[in-house]
Parts: sequence; C-alpha cells; structure tokens
Amino acid sequence: MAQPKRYLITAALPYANGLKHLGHLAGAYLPADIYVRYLKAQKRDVVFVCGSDEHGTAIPIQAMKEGTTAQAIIDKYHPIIEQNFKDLGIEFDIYHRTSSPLHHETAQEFFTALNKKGDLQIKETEQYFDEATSTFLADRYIKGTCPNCGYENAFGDQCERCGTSLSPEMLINPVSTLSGNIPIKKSTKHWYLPLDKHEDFLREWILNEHGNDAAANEAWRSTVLGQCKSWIDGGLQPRAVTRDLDWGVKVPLKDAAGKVLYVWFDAPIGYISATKQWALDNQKNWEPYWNDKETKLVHFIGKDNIVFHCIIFPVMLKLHGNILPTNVPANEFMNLEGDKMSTSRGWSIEMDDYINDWIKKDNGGPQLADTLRYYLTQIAPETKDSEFTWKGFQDANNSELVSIFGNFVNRALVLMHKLCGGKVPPLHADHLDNIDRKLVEEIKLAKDRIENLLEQYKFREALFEVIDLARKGNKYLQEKEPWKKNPVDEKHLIDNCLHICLQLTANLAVLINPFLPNTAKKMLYLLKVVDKILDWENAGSMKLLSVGYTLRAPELLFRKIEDTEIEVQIQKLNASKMEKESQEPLPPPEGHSRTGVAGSQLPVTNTLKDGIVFDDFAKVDLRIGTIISAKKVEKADKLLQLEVDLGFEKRTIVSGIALHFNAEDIIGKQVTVVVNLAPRKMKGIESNGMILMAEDKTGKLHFINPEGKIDEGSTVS
Ligand code: B3M
Ligand code: ZN
Repeated sequence: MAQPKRYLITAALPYANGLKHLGHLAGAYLPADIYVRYLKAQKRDVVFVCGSDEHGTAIPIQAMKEGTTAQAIIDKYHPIIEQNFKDLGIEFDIYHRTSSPLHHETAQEFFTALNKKGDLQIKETEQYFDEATSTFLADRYIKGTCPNCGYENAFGDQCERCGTSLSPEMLINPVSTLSGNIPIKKSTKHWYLPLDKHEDFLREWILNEHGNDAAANEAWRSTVLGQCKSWIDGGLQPRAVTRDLDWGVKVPLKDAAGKVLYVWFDAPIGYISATKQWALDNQKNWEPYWNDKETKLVHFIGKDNIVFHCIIFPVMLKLHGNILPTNVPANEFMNLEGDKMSTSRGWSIEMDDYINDWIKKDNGGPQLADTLRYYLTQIAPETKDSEFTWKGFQDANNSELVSIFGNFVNRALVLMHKLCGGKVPPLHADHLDNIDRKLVEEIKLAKDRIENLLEQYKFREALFEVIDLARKGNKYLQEKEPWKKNPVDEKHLIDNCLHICLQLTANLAVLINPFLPNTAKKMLYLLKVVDKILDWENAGSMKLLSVGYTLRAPELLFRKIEDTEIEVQIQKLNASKMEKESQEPLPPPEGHSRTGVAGSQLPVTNTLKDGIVFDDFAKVDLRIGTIISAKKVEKADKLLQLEVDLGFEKRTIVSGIALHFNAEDIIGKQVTVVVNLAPRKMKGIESNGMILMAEDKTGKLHFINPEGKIDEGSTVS
C-alpha cells in the first residue's frame, strides 16, 4: 500500500474520574506512544491526540463519593492524569479536555449535522426514573443483577464482572445508585442512531475490507474482528445518543431541555476537537486530518472500547463525511498477580503510585520510566490477556535491561576506553572476518524486521528484536575477546571489534528510541551525538560515529532492582486490597460472591491460597473479644464502628459488615480478632484490628466465636 500522506493517532480518552492504572497504560497509551515515536523518527507527518473524557455518569458518581461537584472532580483529576503521562514519557501532541468550549461546540455541530440530514431517529420510550432524586436512570445511575453472570452490582451500561454490555432494561432487580430506591418507569424522548440501517456498510467495511485476508487494506487483529463480527451477527439496534442528565454537552435543540449528548457520542468527537485545538495552537489546518482520504487514522484502545470505535463512531464518521479509521489495534487486558486489575477493588497499580515509588525516588529517575515501558511492552496483551507480576518486572529489568542491553553498551564503552584510548577506533576493511560481517548484516536485518513489526502494531515482538540484537552484540564480544588480543600486533582486530560494537551501540539507540526514549537520550549523551542520530533512516548504518571521535566515560544505563523493593510493592498491593475490601465490598472476581444476597447460590471456593509455614501463621495474634458497642459509620453504607473488649484493653475496630448485621443485634457477641494488624484509617476513624468472618455459600457472613462465652483476651491458635 502507498505510504499515507499523514497520520492521526488517537489513544482512548481516559475518564477524569480518578487515577489510571498500569493496565490502562499498557492497553492504549504506551503502544500508541511507541508507534508515534517510530513514525516521527521516520519523519512522517503525524499528530497524536488524547485528552480527558469529562462527561458521563462516572464523573458525578465520583463527585458524590468525594462529597464534591463534578466540575471539581474533573479539575482535580485532569491535570494529575496529564502529568502522569508526561512522567512516563507518553508524549501527546495535545492532551485536551472534553469540558472545553471548543469540544462542546464541535460535538453540538456534529449532532446538528446528523440530525438535520435526518440520520437520527426520535423515539419516545418508558425509562427508569428515580422519584426521590427526580432523575432518569441511565448508565451508571442504575444497577442490578447481571442477566449474564448473576453479579448483583452490574451497572446499567455494563457488568463490571463479566464485561457484558447492558442496558437498564436488561438488569434484574434494578435499583437507583443515587438513592438506593426501586425506580418507576416514566416516558421520555430521545434521539437514536439507527445502527441497524448501517449493518451492510459495517459488514463490508470491517469484515471484507479489513478482514483476515484483506488484500488492499490493513487486516485488523483477529480479537477485534471477532468482537465486531459477533456484534454485527447479533443484529444491531438503534442506539440512543442523548440522555436526561444535567452533566454533559447540552443537546443543541429547543425541545431538548435537560438533555445532554450520550458520553459515547461526544467522547470520540473529542479526538476531532483535540485536533482542532492542536491546529489552533500550532497554526496548522486540522481539516485534512479528518477529511482527506490520504490520512491514516489509527485508534489505540483497550478491548472494552471496541464496539464504540469499530461500530458506533465509524457510522457517525461516515454519516458526517469524515474518514474512517484504518486500524483499531485494541489490546486485551493486563491482569495483576493472578487477578483482574481494578482500582475499585484495590487490586491495581496506579500510574501515580508507580511514579512516586520508582521514578521520583533518589535512586529512580527517568530510567525507571523506561523499565516500566520495557516490561509493559514485553508482556503487552496484544493477542490475549497477560499478567503483570512484580517478580516479572524485576526479572525483565535485571535479566534483560541490565544484563543484556545495559551490559553490552557498558562493555563496548569500557573496552573502547581501555583498549582504544577513549576514541572511536578506525575500521580496517581488509581485516574483517565472517563473524564481523555477520554482525553487520544482522544489524541491517534487525532494522528491517523491527520496522515491519512496528508497521503491524506488533510492539512486543519488535522490542524482542531490539534486545536480541544487543544479545548478539554480547555474543560477538565474547567470541572476539578483544581484551585477549595483543595490543600491538593485533591492534587492527581490536579496532575492528570495538568499531563495530560502537556503531552497533549507536544503532541500538535508534532502535530502542520508540520504546525507551530516556535510554536512547542517555546513550546519545554517552556517545556525544545529537538527537538527529535518532532518525529512523540511520538504523542499519555503520557510519553513525566518526572515527577518532572522543566519547564520554561509561555510565550504567540501568540499575538493578533489589528483592526488598519488590517485597515492599507486593505488601503494598495486599494492604490496599484489604483496605478496599473492608471499606466496600465491590466487584468480586468471577465465581466469588462478596456482597452475597442470600438466595443466589455460589459455590464455596475450592481454590486454595499458596502454602505457608507454621512461622507465617504464628505471626498472627488472634484473640477472643466481646463487642460492647456498635454504630453505623456516617456516609459509608457498609461500615460499622465497633468497640471491642479484649480483656487487656478496649479497642475501636471498623468492620465492613453493615450490610449483614444491624448494629444493635451484635452487641454482646463474642468474636475472633486479629489484634496485631497495623492500625488503618477508614472514613477518618482509626481501626485497631480485624474481626474474622466466615462466608457461607449464599454469601452470608458469620462471626467465628467460641461455643460458650469465654474470657476476653483468650488466645486462638
Ligand atoms: N472514557 C472509556 C474508558 O476510559 C472512555 C474512552 C473514551 S474514548 C473516546 O475506558
Ligand atoms: Zn455479568
């Protein structure tokens, strides 16, 4: 295919309702950034847009949780997320906001254009309504039992446990998330995008033009095609593009008071408004990026956003007369230490935490941003879900970045200083042997392979090739052993070996740059060369460093990561999970029930935790106590504040059992308490211990207590 005239690369707009985790980073932002850095090194015309998604029910819901306004929430999280991306080397050309007036205008114009052409349908239907708050309940304002997996807290738009897309009507036993009340039905009018009318277009465009054996165009990933096919085969339905809400882009019509655009209608238009803002800031014309067929539009997203980017937005773009995406390289999910990543369940690593714990530490710095970029790319969930483990992170750093890549660069520089007087030695062409020639050839081949893989969005394999080239450099040094050569008689052999190693080092800087930009910069510093060297066309060249040029003294590119640093992270993760669980039992992993409503039978888990030795168990100090007072914690549905008499002292313990017990019913009950847990603050109250509970197969909780009353403070072992 002819080379595109220009590129517009987008990465999903993150909701500005909280911190974003490493799964988000690995899903969309990092691969997009690698691709863009590569295109820019190729000197292609490319614009990389992103920004905060500041609408939808997710924002006001977070505002309720934090006891503030929706505006305050987006003003709080937008700058943090933007800065987090910068600290991790994600370099957008613009990081915009959907709350900006330019975006509101752009989204309204888009809606108006479609509406005027008659591309939208108006329908009056009965929808769930919460009388207590006078609110229609769309998306996350309503929850109930998922018809697919039985999870009781599924939202009106999606089940967080099984991932199924839902509509409020599909929920079993729906309740309002605003008041907890059972909603009534009330009639309301909305604008719909009739997706059913565009089924033929979608089938042809996705499954034929971009199908597995697409000849002229890029074939999409089979995971993406699979989802699209199942949506289309399932029969597409008209989709409402407006909502009865007061937070969002107002529907620009007189008869639509109190209505806003559906967040998934306005958010993708955010890519267009971001491009417009970028053009304004840089005295450029935004239009060809969205209107000229010679533009290649690529959306980087996570798999939960496929339907919006491959079906709904393309229909909108087609109706509006814009270009369509050439590819949507959606990633699968990245799990964490054996479980799904989830901020609400405390089982995630936020970008912000990683930055504070690793990059902003004394022994951290930008190098630790690259370590993360390296590991996340090495385990990128490009074809199937993958797994982040702290041990894997440490191994990737220590066994690959330190031992292979860093080691090669360091050896090349150290040996050059030792054996060649700190200068790039000359190449004696008449003394080259097959081993030399083979490595030179490998460098050229590696460049071609890496380029091909990057063009196909195979970042994981491309990165492997870069490291493999460094590995070949180490092998070459090992074979040549220049340190064993006679410095006078065999000087030409020493020169050739180090000359090739140094040119390879410069090549590695060019090739690693899209993935690890901080490392590439540091290599330029050591080699005393300018940024221009990083132009992609330089890869494969053996003339990047001039003979006789003095280079800097070697410095290590990467530092080793110690076991103790990893242990701290694992402990932190476990603590955060326990804290979240005691605050609010949110989405359980599949197959488990935590909030358990009696009646929905789920099997008692037979998956056992990893084995421990007696000493591990003996560290836990368990005592019998008696609850002497109990009351509900304000603004926390699930928490009870208990006073527990332990014989030797009375303690305050906050326990997440309010949905299971009335405060007045449990006074006088004996319980088993973990008394040597570090104190934890919950809703501002310091909790000094944890009450043990057993969960039966209906999800009901039971205290663990002695058969008859015994002395407080008795030990349990
Ligand atoms: N904010 C959902 C998400 O963060 C949504 C993406 C919008 S992309 C136009 O997963
Ligand atoms: Zn479900």
